[in-house]
Amino acid sequence: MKAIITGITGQDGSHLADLLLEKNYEVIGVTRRCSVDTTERIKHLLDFDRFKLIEGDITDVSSVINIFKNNENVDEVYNLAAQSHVASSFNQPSLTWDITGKGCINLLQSLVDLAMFRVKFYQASSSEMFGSSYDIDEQGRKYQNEQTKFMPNSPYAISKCAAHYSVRLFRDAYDLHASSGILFNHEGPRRGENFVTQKIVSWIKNYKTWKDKVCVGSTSYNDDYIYCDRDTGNRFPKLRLGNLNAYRDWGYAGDYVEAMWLMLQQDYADDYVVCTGETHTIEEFLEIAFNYSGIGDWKNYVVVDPKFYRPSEVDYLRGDCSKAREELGWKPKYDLEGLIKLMLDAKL
Ligand code: NAP
Ligand code: F7E
Repeated sequence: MKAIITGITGQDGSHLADLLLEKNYEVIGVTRRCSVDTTERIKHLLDFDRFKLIEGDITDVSSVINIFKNNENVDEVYNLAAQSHVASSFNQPSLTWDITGKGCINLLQSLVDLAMFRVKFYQASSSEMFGSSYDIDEQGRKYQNEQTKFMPNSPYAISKCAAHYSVRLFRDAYDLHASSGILFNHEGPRRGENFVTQKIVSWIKNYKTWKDKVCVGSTSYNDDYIYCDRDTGNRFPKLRLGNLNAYRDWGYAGDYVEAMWLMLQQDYADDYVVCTGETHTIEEFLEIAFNYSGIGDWKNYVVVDPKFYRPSEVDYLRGDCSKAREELGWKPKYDLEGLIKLMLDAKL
C-alpha cells in the first residue's frame, strides 16, 4: 500500500506516518519550502527506505497535480495540511482560507481531473466546525455528533466547513471514496507550542528547571513574576493565558490517527466524529497538570491576559463518537489525566 500525507511535518502527520509505516505502507510526505528545517517531528523516519519526502504546497494546483502525476499508483491520500491555529486565523483569514479551505478543493479536483477515482481520500475536519452549536442528551448534557449542525465562528472553522462540504460533494458527485474525520482536540508530546495544552506543559517544564536548578530557596510572587527569595534579582514570568473557562474534549493524537486509517479501510466513505466523550475546562487542565508536577496551586502561577482572548470563542465541545465506536471499532485509549501525564513525562 502507498499513501500520500499532506501536513507530514505536523503533529498528526508524524503520528500517522509512524502508524502507516508499522503497517508496511510506503509513505510519501508533502513538505512545503521553508527557510528553516521543519522535520523535527519526523526526524526518526528520515532514513527509512519506505519513507520519502517531496516538496509541495496544497495552495498551488500545479504542485498538487505534479505530486499526483508522479504517484499515480497511490492508494490513499490523507489531507492533514492546514493553517490549524484558530487564533491566528483571525489575523490571517485569507491565508487560512487558501490553505485550510481551498487547499482541500485543489486536492479533490486534481484527483478527479487526473481520473484517479480509485484513490481513497481522508480530510481532517474539526470539531471547531460546530462552533456554538450542540445537542442535548437524555441526561441533559450538551454534546456534538455527526447530526449536530455546524455554526462555525472563526475563519479557521469556516474554511474547514467548506472543505468538509466539498468532500461530501465529491463523494456524491464523482463517487470518490472521500471521508472526513470530525476530530475533537487531540494533543500529545508532539503538539505545537502555541496550543494551550503544550503551552501549559512547556511553562511547567521551564518553571521546574528554574526552581530546581536556579532558585534553590523559597519563592514569593507579585502579579506578573515569581521571585526567588535567596536572590531577589532572580525572577521567573508567570504563565499568561486567555480564556480559562472554555470546555474542550481532549484526546491523544496517537489514538486518533488510527481512526483516520480505519475510515479509509471501510467499504463506503462517510463522516465520523472522533473524540473521548468527556469535556474539561482549561482550569481543570491546569489543576491536574500543576498537581501532577508537584508545583502547587496553579492560581499562584497563572495570569489571565486579555491579549490571548479571541474575537469569538467556542465555549463548549464534547463529542459523541458512538458511530466511530460501532462502525470502525475505534475507541480512545487515553483520558485527560493519562494525556497530561504523557505530555508532562515526555517534557520533564
Ligand atoms: P499542525 O501540527 O499545525 O500541522 C499542520 C501541517 O500542515 C504542517 O505540517 C504544516 O507544514 C502543513 N501545512 C501548512 N500549510 C501548508 C501548505 N500550504 N501546503 C502544505 N502543507 C502545509 O496540525 P495538526 O495538529 O497535526 O492537525 C492536522 C490536521 O488536523 C490539520 O488539518 C488540523 O486543522 C486538523 N485538526 C487538528 C485537530 C487537533 O486537535 N490537533 C483537531 C481537528 C482537526 P509546516 O510544518 O511547514 O508548517
Ligand atoms: O485552544 C483557550 C482558547 O488553541 C483551546 C486546533 O488543533 O483544536 C485546536 O483548536 C482553548 C480555547 O485549541 C490560551 O481560547 C486560553 O478556548 O489549544 P487551542 P483550539 O482553538 O480548540 C481544534 C479541534 C482544531 O481543529 C484546531 O486546529 O484554550 N486558551 N488561553 C488558549 N489557547 C491558546 N492557544 N493559547 C492560550 O494562551
